[in-house]
Amino acid sequence: LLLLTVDGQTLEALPEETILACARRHGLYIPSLCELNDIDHAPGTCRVCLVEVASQNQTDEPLLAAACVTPARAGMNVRTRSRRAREAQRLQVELLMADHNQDCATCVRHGNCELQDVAQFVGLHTNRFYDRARVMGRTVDRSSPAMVRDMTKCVRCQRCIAICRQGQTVDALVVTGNGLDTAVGLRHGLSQAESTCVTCGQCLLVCPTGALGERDETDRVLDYLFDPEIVTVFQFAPAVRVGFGEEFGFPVGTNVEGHIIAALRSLGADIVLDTNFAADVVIMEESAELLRRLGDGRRPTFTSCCPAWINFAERHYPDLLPLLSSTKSPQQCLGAIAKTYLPERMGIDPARIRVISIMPCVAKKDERARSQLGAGDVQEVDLVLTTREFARLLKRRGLDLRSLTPSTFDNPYMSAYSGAGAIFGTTGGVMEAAVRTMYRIVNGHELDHTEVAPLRGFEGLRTAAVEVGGPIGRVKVAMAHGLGPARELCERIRAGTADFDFIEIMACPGGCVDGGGNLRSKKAYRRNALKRRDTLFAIDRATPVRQSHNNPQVQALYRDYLEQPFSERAHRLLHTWYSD
Ligand code: HC0
Ligand code: SF4
Repeated sequence: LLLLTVDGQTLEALPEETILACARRHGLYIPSLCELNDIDHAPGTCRVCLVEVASQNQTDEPLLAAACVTPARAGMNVRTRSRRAREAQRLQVELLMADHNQDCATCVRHGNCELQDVAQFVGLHTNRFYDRARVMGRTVDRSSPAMVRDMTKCVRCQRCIAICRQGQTVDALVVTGNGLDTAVGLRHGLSQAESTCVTCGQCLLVCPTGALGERDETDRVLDYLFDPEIVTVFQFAPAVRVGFGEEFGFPVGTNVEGHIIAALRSLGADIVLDTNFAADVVIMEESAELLRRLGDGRRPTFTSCCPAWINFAERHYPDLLPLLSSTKSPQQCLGAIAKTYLPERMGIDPARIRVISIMPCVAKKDERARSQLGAGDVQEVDLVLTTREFARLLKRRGLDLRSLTPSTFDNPYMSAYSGAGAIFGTTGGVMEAAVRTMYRIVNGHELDHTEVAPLRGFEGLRTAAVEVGGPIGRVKVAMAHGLGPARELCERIRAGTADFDFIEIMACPGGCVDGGGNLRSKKAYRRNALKRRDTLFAIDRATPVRQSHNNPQVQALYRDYLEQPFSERAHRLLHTWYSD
């Protein structure tokens, strides 16, 4: 038995366990900053978890040790709240604050910052060593259309490096400099935009402060909302409705679709549409495209609705680009239709329309800025807000989601969705939606079992064979979520050792339910994915129409405007290309 004493309590430690992990498992709090248990990251750099440690028969003064990297040993006597431990912890936080931007009141992490939390915990009330010139001379990289990297707020915890390197295998970030000049930068001294970063935003989810964030565009949305000449058209993504309520105190995974619609109306949105509708449109095009490619013997086809995956393919596997589906993402398809079909139906001047997306995604911001997604100066989507910015926007207008009466969509052209569209927000969802429609195209009747169980696991890389029937027969599919598993798959395709017809890739582990634009949890990474995912499956089950091709508004769109998938107009509006 490995017994030790922590603050007078006898605790049993597991083999290889650190003092911090042991104390935490027993419900004892030790302040820590750089460490993040959910990603198994404890570099021991911030020293905020200093505790006093004496061994069994030690007569000398106890040692100060960082609890996150010190193994728990039998007979240890650990004191985490002694005067000496408290003073040591406070000094560490004071030294971190000395090297940190002091404009907390204007920081987006104000009130949701792990550095503020530890500063409060250790009772830091003065800041003796702040060196403004040194701190404010640090890099603020605004080169990306999606992200801002503000080194005046970095505490060098290296969580971003860990998630980028071990989690996503992108490995764009490195430690630069040393001593007081230690910082985090892009490899080879490149800017964010020039680097191999794919803007998946996973680093934003683990950053404890405001050092990493999206480019805030809430002011531009307010400008649109208050401009009487502009018709604001909002869309929100499949995953937003199951991840947004948490910010306002709803239980994790609550479906707040009706509250979001009500909030958008209260903000003054002119038209509220659903990205789910466009997901159904994407399935119409992508299923037809896939069947056509299979008929031509072209395989595999990769999905292309995740912009960080496209960035990854462009920057890391450009030879695979011809395999990507040409169908644009639902966000972009919605924008394209909202600036053509919708104004024609509703009698609005298309030049007055601005499309604003609310996405659980950072990469959607640079997707919308792609030059091939629009015509001339007119982009299909004008602004993208992450889920975090949307919460900020509501707070800037004094709106509390809980006090709103849930509403429903009322647009007769572009807001109805099927269960297939709803499940896009989780790994395997696009695949399952496509299978439902391919089966119908090939066989003329619906799949017996709408829910395709073999597609629904949660492992990073999953494979399955699905009977589609007709001349196509069995379709071999693979689904990867997270760029580590995606890389593994890409390597196998490159080496010619993989045999698949259709491959779904979502860059964020879990898919969009855990997208990089979602709300940040302190000291936690990906704890809510499964609850959010379950709600998406429940929405599918509760939706009367469960196949994209049976969505009546999608049927009307094809009947009245697009004619059929891959028509000349569908091709112009809904398909694109990628380049290395
Ligand atoms: Fe997703 Fe999407 S499912 S990428 O994860 O395909 O962001 O939720 O909106 O476009 O629909 C994100 C989520 C979307 C798109 C859809 C796809
Ligand atoms: Fe964005 Fe979803 Fe892709 Fe993540 S998985 S980068 S949230 S589209």
